[in-house]
Amino acid sequence: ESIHACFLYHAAKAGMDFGIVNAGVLPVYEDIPEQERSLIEDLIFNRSPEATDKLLAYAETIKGRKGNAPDSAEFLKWRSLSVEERIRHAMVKGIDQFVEEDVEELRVRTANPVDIIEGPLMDGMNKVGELFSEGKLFLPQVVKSARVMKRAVAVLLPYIEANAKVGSSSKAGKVVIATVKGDVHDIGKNIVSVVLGCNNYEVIDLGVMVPCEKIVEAVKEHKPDLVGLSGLITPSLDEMVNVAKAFKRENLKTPILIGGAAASSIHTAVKIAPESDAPVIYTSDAGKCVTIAEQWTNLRKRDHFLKEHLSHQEELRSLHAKQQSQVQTISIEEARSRGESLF
Ligand code: B12
Repeated sequence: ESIHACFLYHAAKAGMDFGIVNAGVLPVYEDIPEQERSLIEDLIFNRSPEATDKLLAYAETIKGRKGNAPDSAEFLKWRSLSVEERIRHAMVKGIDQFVEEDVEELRVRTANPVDIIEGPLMDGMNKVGELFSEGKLFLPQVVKSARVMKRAVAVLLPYIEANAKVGSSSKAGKVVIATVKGDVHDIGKNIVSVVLGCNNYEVIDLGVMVPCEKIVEAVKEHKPDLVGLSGLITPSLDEMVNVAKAFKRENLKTPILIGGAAASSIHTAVKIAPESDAPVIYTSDAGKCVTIAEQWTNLRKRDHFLKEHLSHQEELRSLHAKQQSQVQTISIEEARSRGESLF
């Protein structure tokens, strides 16, 4: 298993773009002990004539080690870590066996269950994203991590719902939400939908990979107070710009909330907002989304909120323009002439 993990890590780095792996038994490259890694790398790179013998001799010394067997003492060592560390470990390794009990342990001592999502669960997912972008985790492993995250969130949902604002029968407002075309990520969007729902908003969730036309149609049909767009991959940023342009073409004035790991306040201010006649507001997390929705739907707060928001975006745009004016560019010919000669 360690040989597979090392081989895959280096092959992907060297340009391999398709592989069939058993994600269930693939250790994380970084977790392989250094001595073992070095012996394996001697073998796969054919760095030494004794590589095979040395690795075989080493294998003898660890015979019987059951690092990956789910019930082995070695495997279960991580169970003695703090609960936050166990959750992070489970997320990175894609182990769903204990996640419910660990999340429950944390829940009983956390006042607001949403804080568990925004804290340890997000930390775990961010670590997964980091390892993935460094080529140390592979897509099938991220799928397993996403499953662990979904199970963890499922434990918290009833408690988030129990904390819901009750009392008034009328809804605080209506929100249409979607992950934009080309993007399949839905964990964050689903959390935002639940949190809004628990704060008495009616949420119309259009799902993932939603084309711009479908969002426009839904806005015309449901006449929401706000539209939420989620995007986690870079191409989603352009798609959000397309949605803003479509809103302008169709004369839709519904404010757009922009969220998801690909989005940022600067991109929203510089690229998306100028394309729309409606306010376009970047929102970093589910909690802030509720605060913004409340300010927008409360007619006494709306004007003040909008004024502050627009002036903040104006500041971001000037800052960006200033930074851009300081960037020194060179001609394409000069850039090419500075290129490394590889052949
Ligand atoms: C889990 C995951 C997956 C899972 C998704 C499962 C699912 N059902 O969602 C799977 C394995 C399917 C996947 C696939 C891919 N992924 Co992925 N994935 C991730 C990962 C590790 C975690 C995302 C996540 O769920 N986070 C937890 C949630 C709760 O966070 P969140 O979405 O950001 O949401 C919070 C806020 O952003 C906000 N929010 C979110 N949406 C909205 C919406 C509104 C309206 C508002 C107000 C707020 C808001 O509120 C949420 C709660 O606070 C990220 C890494 C990362 N750090 O984000 C990579 C990541 C997003 N993926 C990445 C990539 C490259 C891919 C793939 C292209 C890989 C591939 N080669 O195929 C595909 C994409 C396919 C596609 N067309 O979309 C890259 C994107 C890089 C880029 N800039 O383009 C990332 C950043 C990893 C990386 N570092 O390289 N992925």
